[in-house]
Amino acid sequence: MKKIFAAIAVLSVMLTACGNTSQDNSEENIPTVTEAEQTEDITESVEETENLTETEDIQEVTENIPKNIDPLANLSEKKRVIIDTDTGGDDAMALMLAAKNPNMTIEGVTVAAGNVDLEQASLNALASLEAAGSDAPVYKGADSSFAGEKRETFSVYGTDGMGDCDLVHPQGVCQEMPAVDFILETVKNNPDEIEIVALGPVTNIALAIQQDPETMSHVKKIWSMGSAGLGAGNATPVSEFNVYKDAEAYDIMLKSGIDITIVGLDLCEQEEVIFSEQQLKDMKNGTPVQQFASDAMSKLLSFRLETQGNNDVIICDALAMAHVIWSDISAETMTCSASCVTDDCEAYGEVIFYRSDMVYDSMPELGEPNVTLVTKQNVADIYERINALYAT
Ligand SMILES: [Ca+2]
Repeated sequence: MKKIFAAIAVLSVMLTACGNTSQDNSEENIPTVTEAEQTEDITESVEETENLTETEDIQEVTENIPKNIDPLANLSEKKRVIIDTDTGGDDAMALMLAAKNPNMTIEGVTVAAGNVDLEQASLNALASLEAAGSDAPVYKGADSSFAGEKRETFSVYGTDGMGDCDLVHPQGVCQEMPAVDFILETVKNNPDEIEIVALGPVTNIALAIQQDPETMSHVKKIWSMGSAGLGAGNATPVSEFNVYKDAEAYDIMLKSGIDITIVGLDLCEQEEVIFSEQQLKDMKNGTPVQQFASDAMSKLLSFRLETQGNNDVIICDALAMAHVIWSDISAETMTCSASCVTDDCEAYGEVIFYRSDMVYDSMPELGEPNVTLVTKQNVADIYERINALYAT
């Protein structure tokens, strides 16, 4: 019975992913009328959707653009940011949120290998920005770890990191300047003005700190989607993917003295911020930006279903960006001392947060607090908020 359920569920996922391609195969794969009807809904093209005259169908489309949510309410103060990314599907969502935020100037996007290799991640960053109408410059950075080891990539977002939906056809190209040079030049010319939003392994940031720590001490703030927070890891039981891919780099960042706020994996896995298959389908029927986001996440949907039995997706980088964009999402934070395990052992990549409300009787003397960890968040309307900003 479980196998039958799984087969139906996988079929459903296949139909959800990349609407245009699934439409071609729908006749032979659809066993029931009900699912065939669903398939028609899922696979309508943009042009078809725009030309609809049936009231019911128009209502279905417009319902995907929330009316009662003002995405421009509670925006954080104006920010000038560098976004450091290993662009997979959730990075794409985050980049598009940033591009749509009128209070955020994207000074540049720096890329490292992570979800996919450096070339693909760079193309994905360009395509994501263009999809949201941004011409922010993109700079290629690290394709290996801080220690110089060629990075093994791992994508849960399909071979191209973007759902394998043929989304990636950027018009623009990357800048000639290397990512680390761009980071240092931008911070040097704008001391205490630039915030960095780190959405991948932080190799580029660590290399910049190593090369010119004085300049990097004038980074206004780093926002990091990294570590397991106070929960479990996903690369290993204790290590989160971004840190595990370059723990040495993360350790250097933690010790840099730069103001760091961390959104950990534990927040990303809270029920309220997990997008369901139905919500992705609804996004698919929305604006072009919503459709792009839905497609980019489609392979993660099938990955999670096949490996964990979960018919939904987590949106880590988009959530981290939401914390940067909206001032009221972070509900509780903890300022504490944090360290990263870099020894070649089972705990490699674990970030240890020394909670200030705990008493440790056998610890060496801890350093000064060096991070702010977000521990609670207001995310009841996160799906509607993200969609509303995409629709602006
Ligand atoms: Ca990422």
